[in-house]
Parts: sequence; C-alpha cells; structure tokens
Amino acid sequence: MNKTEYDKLIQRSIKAQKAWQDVPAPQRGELIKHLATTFKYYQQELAADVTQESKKIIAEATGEVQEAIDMCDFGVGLSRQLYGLTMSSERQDHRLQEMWHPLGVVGVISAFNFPVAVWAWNHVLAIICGNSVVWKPSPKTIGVAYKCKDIWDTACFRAIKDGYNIPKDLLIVLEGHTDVAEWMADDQHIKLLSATGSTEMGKALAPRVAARLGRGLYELGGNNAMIVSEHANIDLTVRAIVFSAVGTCGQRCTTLRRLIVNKKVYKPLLAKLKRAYNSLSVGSPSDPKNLVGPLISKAAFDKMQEVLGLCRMKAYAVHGGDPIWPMENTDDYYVNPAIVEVDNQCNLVKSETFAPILYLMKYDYLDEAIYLQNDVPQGLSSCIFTDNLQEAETFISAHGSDCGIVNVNVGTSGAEIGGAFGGEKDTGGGRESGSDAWKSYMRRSTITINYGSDLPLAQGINFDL
Ligand code: UN1
Repeated sequence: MNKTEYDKLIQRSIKAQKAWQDVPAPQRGELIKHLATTFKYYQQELAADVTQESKKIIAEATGEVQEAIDMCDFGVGLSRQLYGLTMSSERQDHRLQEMWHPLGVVGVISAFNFPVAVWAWNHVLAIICGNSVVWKPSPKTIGVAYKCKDIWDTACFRAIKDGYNIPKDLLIVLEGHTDVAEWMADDQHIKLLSATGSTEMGKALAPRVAARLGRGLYELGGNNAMIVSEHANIDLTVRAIVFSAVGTCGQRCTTLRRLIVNKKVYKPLLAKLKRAYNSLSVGSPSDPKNLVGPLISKAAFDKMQEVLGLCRMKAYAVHGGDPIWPMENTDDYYVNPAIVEVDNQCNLVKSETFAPILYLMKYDYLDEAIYLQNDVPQGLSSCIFTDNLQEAETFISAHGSDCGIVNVNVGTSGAEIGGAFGGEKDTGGGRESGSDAWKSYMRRSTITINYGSDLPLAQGINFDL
C-alpha cells in the first residue's frame, strides 16, 4: 500500500464514521451483539488460526477469542451507559452537564501476541462510542486480522438483515509495516491512535502524535514482578508463577519476569519451581497436551539465548533456557523456559526480553521488595502473594506498587476485560478494555443551559452596560 492508497482508505473511514455517529448508541450495541454471536460460532476456527500464526497453545488461543466475546458483552451493556455527569450550577436557573460524543476515526495498532483480543478491546469500544476503526495488525498475524474482518463483515450483514443501517467501511484493515504506523501517527484525521506493542514502538510514534496535538493511547512493554512473602501459600504461588511466566511462551506484555522472594522461603520455593518447570511439556501448540509452544521467530530465540549468555557471564545460576533441538527445516523455535537467580537488579533484569526468562531475587523486608518491584522503567502488572492483610494492603496502597495492574494472590497475567487495562511509566499510561476506558474513545462537551430570564455571570462578575 502506498500513501495515496492509504489516504483513500482514510477518506472511506471518515465517511463511514460520519454516518455511524448519528446512530443511537443502543443500536450500535445491536451490531456488537451480532459480533459476539459470530465470534462464538467461529471460536474454534479462529483459535486455530491464532495458534498457527501467533504460535500460542490452543487453550490460550481459545481463551483469547473468549476475551473478545467478553469484550462484546461489555460493549453491549456499555451502549446504554455512556453516562455524562450533571453538575450543580452556581447560577440560578442554569443547568450544567456533560455529553459524550463520538471522536471520529480511531487508529488501532496491535501486536502479534494478542492478535484478536487487543483489537477487540479497541474495536468494540470505538464502535460503541460511534467511531470507525482503521486497524494495522502485526504483519506476523495478518491472516488472523483478515479472519476477524470476515467475522466483523458477517456480523454487519446479520445486523443489516435485522433492519439496522450499518455503513460499510466501519472497519478497515491497513496492511503494512512501520511506514503505515508512521502515516497513522502523523495523520490528523486519526482522532485517537491506540497503539499496543513495545516501548520502543510507542516512543517512536508518541512524539509524532503529540506534534499534531493528537490523542494517543499507549499500552507498551511490561516488566512484571511478583513478591512472594514468607506468609504466602506456596503451592498456590507456584501455580500462579508457572502460568504467568511461561504462558504464551513468555510473550505476553503481562508475562511474569521478576520474582522477588522473601529469604525465608526462597530455597523451598526455588525447589518447587524447578520441579514444576521440569514437568512442563514443550511442543506443538496445536497439541492440547503441550503447555508451551515455540517462540514467535528466530530473532526472539536469538535474543533469549543472547540474554542468557550474558547472565552466565555474570555468573548467575541459569536453570533451563536451553533450545530444544532439532529445529532445522522449521520456523518454530522451541526452548525450555528459564529461571535465572540474580544477586541484584542489574540492567538485564530491568529490560524486557520478550521470552520466557524469569529472574529470581531475594528480600528481607517488604519495603525493600516494593522498592525492587517499582525500580524498573516499566509499570504494567504486579502482584503479591501473601495471606497477611497488612502486607497485601500495603502493596495496593499509594506507597505500594506503582503499576496499572496490582494483584493479590493472583498472577501478573490473565487480566479480565472488566477492568481498565494498561500501565504507567514506560508502559505508556493508556487504559484499554473495561471500566471507564471508553472515555478515551469519545470527546466530552461541557454544556451550560440558562433557562431563566436573566444573564448572571459566573464568579459573580458584574458587567452591566
Ligand atoms: C498483551 O499481552 O498485550 O492480561 C495483552 C492478559 C491478557 C491480555 C494481554 N488478558 O495477560
């Protein structure tokens, strides 16, 4: 696609949005109801495509499509709840209220690791809020994107058959690489750019959006930690660690990357964890008996091996992490997930390697553990495992975790759609999916109505002629 073709597609999206913004929100919800049933119908088929392209195991791929269905259910409810506040006016016979209006064209950029769910978070909110969507998926999962587009077209067709007026081009897939992302970032017709991916990508796009005073929503890298207290239920903790650290082969933005363990339970925890890691079945993601599939690419594999090599040079104890040979004649790079014992939070630990490497470190006091948890550039997901109320409450308090997602006795990954999803610092500050994340997809009008016969001024100002 060249720039002229891109511009034409944006014009089509603008036209669709202009028609869509006048459709009442509950009617927009009717379309999303159809999207939910269409997703349900194609759940297995779409999950198989997700497994094939993103290489995540089938159970997780099915879960990902479920996340999209959940998002639709949320959107249908939301379509009757785009509430604005009514405030008390300081002036007699005046009314002060807010209205939320559609924004325009919403640009969505998504990554390979969640090729359905992340789009669905954005698309459902954008559509319910009266916008159109132009979506640049990861080139690695372009087949899944076109399948989602087919599902969307089917939902539109069914809604039209029910008598609803659905403009075409509410969703346009933009196939391309960095150049397309940059056109979107620079394009004043894109009223919100929602980008999910690496911090590097976010830092490249955000200044371009800011230069045109555009609105950006960024959900970028994480470096998620778990604090394991001496008061933790260790069996529960081990289960949570394994899912969070090796799920999606360590390639979720919410993947558990750092384990901060109380000295008193460090040894028994490590022993149990090593046993659990040794029993992991790594292999074809389409085979339901496997819990860990391959890495997405040779580049991801090389990066993981490079980082583990650096860890060994620092004399850290590295458990696992080795490649599973033979890998010739295939694009699939299988590895055993790694556990690395570190003596301090060095730069390696502070950066996000998108692979299953879990760094372990020790602490004596909770303050120290919270300091370590927060002492990284990223701020997405975090958790503490403890049965001690004071520790749990401290962790979720203002002087606790500085992340967007803060869990107690729940791992760092696998968030539900009902909450707002995203994080602080290098994670970008944006919030997607549930709660009031929809507000980013609308513009707010503050309205004052005078129903009296006088013209009092605010702040009691006298300005009589
Ligand atoms: C991502 O990795 O970009 O909380 C999204 C989770 C999933 C979403 C992850 N619900 O792990």
